[in-house]
Amino acid sequence: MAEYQNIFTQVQVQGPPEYGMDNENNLAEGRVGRPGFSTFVGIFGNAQLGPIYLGPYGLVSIVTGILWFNIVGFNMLAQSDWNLAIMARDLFYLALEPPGPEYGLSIPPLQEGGWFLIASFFLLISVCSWWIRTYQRADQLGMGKHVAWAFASAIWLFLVLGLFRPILMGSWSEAVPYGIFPHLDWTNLFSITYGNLFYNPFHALSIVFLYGSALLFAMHGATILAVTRFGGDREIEQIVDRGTASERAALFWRWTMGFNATMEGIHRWAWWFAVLTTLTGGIGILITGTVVDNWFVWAQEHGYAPLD
Ligand code: 07D
Ligand code: 07D
Repeated sequence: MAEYQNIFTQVQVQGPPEYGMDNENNLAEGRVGRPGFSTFVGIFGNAQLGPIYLGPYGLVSIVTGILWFNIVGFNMLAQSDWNLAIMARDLFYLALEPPGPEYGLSIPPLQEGGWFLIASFFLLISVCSWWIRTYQRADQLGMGKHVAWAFASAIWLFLVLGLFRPILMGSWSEAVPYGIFPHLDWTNLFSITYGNLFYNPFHALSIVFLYGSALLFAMHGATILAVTRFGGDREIEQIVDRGTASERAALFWRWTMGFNATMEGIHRWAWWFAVLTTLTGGIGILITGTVVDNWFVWAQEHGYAPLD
């Protein structure tokens, strides 16, 4: 008999559509929307699709997100002489660039950064409305707001890159361009301009948490898959009523590295590592050019870069 391989073969449960509970723990059958099932989607997650909640903030987010995307796209098409073939060829190199430094924080003509500012305004509304949506949907379900606050940490870095730092520097030209390779060129130039970002301790912290997130995620995912045969995937039950799955998992890590997280605590580790990646990153970017002009020189002054 073929053994159950739980890395590749996800168990797919397809029964009557699941509507979840209301806040009194009754089955919420009265919800609007007609869910469907997809075996293909079930390979990646839950086979049930929907019902999806749009709501006012979802609508605002999608409309403004599409406006941002279209303004960027049509500017790229205009740069390609309105030729779709050229746009497709150059897609990864095209960009909608922010205004030049001569405009400071004023509003430039449309072709010289005006479109960039309008697009950015819509992206700002779109991202913030999506945040409100995550907060409100969690509230509606009586959940904690952990997802919303984690998302807020990513939005913090996003706002530092495109709003807070340009304002502190007194110029929209400091913002990141919209383009696949151009935004990488911006990232590279940013590092060079400020004397090598590797010497920025907040960039280092951000990397620690980014690498740490990947490591923790791999360890946690692997551990739970390894104990599903003992019911370890029922994590909540294992937290409140510990079974041999948690005990084996904990003992495995104590045996191999002397210490183990708890069934609940591992999720706090994961949350904090992910959140701290963009939290420390945002601090690092905000103080670059505003407080510190050259990170290599700063590191020399603080005794961890060679003096000559
Ligand atoms: C897998 C969740 C899904 C999200 C995806 C991204 C768009 C952009 C483009 C209209 C993990 C959707 C992309 C909607 C459409 C146009 C022109 C998340 C997952 C699939 N970056 N970056 C990428 C953004 C910054 C850097 C890829 C956004 C900073 C490096 C994608 C932002 C710096 C590399 C992308 C942003 C920076 C990338 C894959 C905003 C420093 C890569 C992202 C709003 C942090 C990688 C060609 C991914 C790549 C890459 C999007 C900001 C550096 C296009 C939306 C300014 C070094 N970035 N990025 O999978 O292949 O994320 O680039 O802040 O190597 Mg970036
Ligand atoms: C960008 C959060 C905002 C995104 C949001 C999402 C949409 C799309 C659509 C879903 C990513 C909005 C989404 C609109 C929705 C759909 C379809 C998170 C973002 C809200 N670095 N570096 C980092 C490393 C170098 C530089 C962080 C490594 C060089 C700059 C990370 C190396 C130079 C910046 C990191 C390395 C340089 C960073 C990003 C190695 C370039 C930043 C963390 C090994 C030559 C950013 C403090 C993150 C930062 C950042 C890693 C090298 C420049 C840890 C591993 C020296 C300018 N770098 N880096 O989560 O915070 O980003 O720095 O060389 O701004 Mg770096």
